[in-house]
Amino acid sequence: MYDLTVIIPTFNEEANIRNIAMAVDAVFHENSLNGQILVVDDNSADSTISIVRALMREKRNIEIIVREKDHGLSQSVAEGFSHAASGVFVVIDADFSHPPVMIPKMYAEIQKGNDIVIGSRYMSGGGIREWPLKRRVISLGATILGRILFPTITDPVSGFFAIQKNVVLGAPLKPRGYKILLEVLGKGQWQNSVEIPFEFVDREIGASKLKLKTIIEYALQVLDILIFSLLHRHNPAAREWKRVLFRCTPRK
Ligand SMILES: Nc1nc2c(ncn2[C@@H]2O[C@H](COP(=O)(O)OP(=O)(O)O)[C@@H](O)[C@H]2O)c(=O)[nH]1
Ligand SMILES: [Mg+2]
Repeated sequence: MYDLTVIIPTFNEEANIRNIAMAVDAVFHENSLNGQILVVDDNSADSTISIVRALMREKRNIEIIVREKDHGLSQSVAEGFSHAASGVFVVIDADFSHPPVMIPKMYAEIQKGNDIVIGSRYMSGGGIREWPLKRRVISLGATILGRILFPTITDPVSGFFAIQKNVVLGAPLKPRGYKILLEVLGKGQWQNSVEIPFEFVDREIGASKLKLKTIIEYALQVLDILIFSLLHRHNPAAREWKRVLFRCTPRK
């Protein structure tokens, strides 16, 4: 059994996948972690899949799921959750926007009893490098909308996070769009979360897959979580709001 599973969603990442997998594996070795790497690919048309299959012959801790239907980033990550062979999941982009060296720190926070650990771009010490203004505005808009649901979390839509398996086991997730973390926060089973700052660096190679459709899907997702929270008495968003308003459940 592995200590943790690093889930890497990919779509046409032939220029990055080998390097990111090797970088994650090096971090495992440097920190004596018995880690699994699970690539979840949406049937890329480039050589991403064959590169991973070649890597699997070199390293036994790498696996790939090739998805052929229901294309989507959130759906891919959710499928990773249900196939991972450990009790702790870390989700990281393939394009080096998220620093793999942070993985052990995230894992340590999970070991300390946090259910969710978020790599935050929007807390002190975090940031975004080399993103065009348009992307910054879209991201900030999505973040602010997410903070309406989760006022205690600075980056509720980060793509870089770690969770205990129990958070999503049996949770009624409806994965769609790009922001799987918001879905996990809204519908997962969790009590304690912590954020760690990091600097997001835009990809050097390959293209972003963000489309207008993704933004519309996000707005619908926020609405769905809001409705879910209104219909379920014990829900994470209401609990976090109570924490802010009444300080009724002290944070650790
Ligand atoms: N499986 C899967 N991965 C995706 C999809 N879209 C993006 N990704 C991966 O998700 C990560 C983030 O995607 P990216 O396009 O860089 O998003 P950005 O950083 O917000 O511009 C990368 O590892 C992509 O390869 C998708 O539809 N399916
Ligand atoms: Mg990217």
